[in-house]
Amino acid sequence: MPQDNVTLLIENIGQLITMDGPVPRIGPELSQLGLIDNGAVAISDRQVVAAGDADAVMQSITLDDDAIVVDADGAVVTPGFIDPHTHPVFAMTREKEFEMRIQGKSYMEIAKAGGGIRASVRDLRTTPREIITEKSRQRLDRILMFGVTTIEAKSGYGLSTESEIMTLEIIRDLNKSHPLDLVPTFLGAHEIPDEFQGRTDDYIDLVNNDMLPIVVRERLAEFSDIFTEDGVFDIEQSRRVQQAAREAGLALKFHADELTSLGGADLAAEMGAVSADHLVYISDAGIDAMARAGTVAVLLPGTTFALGHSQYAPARKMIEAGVAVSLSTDCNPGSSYTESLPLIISLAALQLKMTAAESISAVTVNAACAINRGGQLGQIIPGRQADITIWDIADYRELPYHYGINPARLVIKNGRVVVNNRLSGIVQ
Ligand code: IZC
Ligand code: ZN
Repeated sequence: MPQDNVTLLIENIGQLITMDGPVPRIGPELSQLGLIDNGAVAISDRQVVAAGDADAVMQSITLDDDAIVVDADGAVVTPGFIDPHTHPVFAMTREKEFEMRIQGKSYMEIAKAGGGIRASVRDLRTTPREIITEKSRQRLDRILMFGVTTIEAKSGYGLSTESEIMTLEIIRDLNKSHPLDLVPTFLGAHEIPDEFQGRTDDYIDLVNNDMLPIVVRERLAEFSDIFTEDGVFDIEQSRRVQQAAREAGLALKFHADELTSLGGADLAAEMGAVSADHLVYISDAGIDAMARAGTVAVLLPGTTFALGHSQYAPARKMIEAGVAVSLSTDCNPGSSYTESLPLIISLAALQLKMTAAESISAVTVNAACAINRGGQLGQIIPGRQADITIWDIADYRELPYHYGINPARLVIKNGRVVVNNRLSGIVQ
């Protein structure tokens, strides 16, 4: 049956990575890319209507009179990447802390002295909403330019009812006005703000009894997240926050076992969390529990890198144990200030020993699962939303190999070209 009304055709694709196949990808499945040499993709309005061998696609479609035809010129084409863990809504940056860490201070030492997240909170509360929105929009632009079409976005620099709600409203408004899709997460339990120091349980009361009901009533978040860490929220406090969130209808995420082996991964699995993130110090029992519960592991090697640490998450052990592994930038002003998911793929190769194919699975189908969009996003197959990136490479293995550059050439979101990095900035 010829497909009418094809509005956008991508032809001459050297390697078409469809990601057709199991969702999520577990163990050896992570290497399955659904790769087609000499492919084409046909899009009608916002949807993929045909994807596969170029001849077969061309025979099955009829182009609209004013259809756009994109010549991929032998390039690699993948689903638009998904970044499942970002903190993009903040005003000031924290380069002074970065320098302090280089000079020997630890992340927690800086946090305990009143810097870190609490410094970002003091700043956000005194910055006009329009300025926060504008700075956040610029970060979303950069994320999109790196070939990413959907992100998860957390609050967590307000930590008062008013500022947390404002942050989630900014995320909602940016989701409407920006080409990127944003999946919102309420992270009221990111830190204990200045005015609640020494009174963590009182702060949890505020999160559960004051903030959460508004977040749910106004439908401002799909997920609840928490920084489960020694010196922040312990296991019992984390359970209390997340139990309330789950009862109120939110799905769960955890910042778990990032700096110490506290057992956040075990708690995430026990509570049926959708994902547990970081996991540098996850225990063997935590790995088993996550595999059994089907909790996705979102690994953030950029954070380990930018904190200057040498111990990375045990990715290979998790993959062998059957945990669904994903990757993310953790884009935030404290521990990982980058919008580049391609850079994370290079770090995953060198430090987590993940192949290019495994990382591509991690930032497409498995990242979709980490944000409750498994089977909806992260694949180029008929019926899916047309979120597609054309890369400036002829072999997908170049993605981790050529590091520190932006390999994205063209980004298509919902069937529309939204980024063209081919336009050179060099003045002749
Ligand atoms: O702003 O430092 N770890 N949250 C948990 C962060 C780092 C973000 C920050
Ligand atoms: Zn984070």
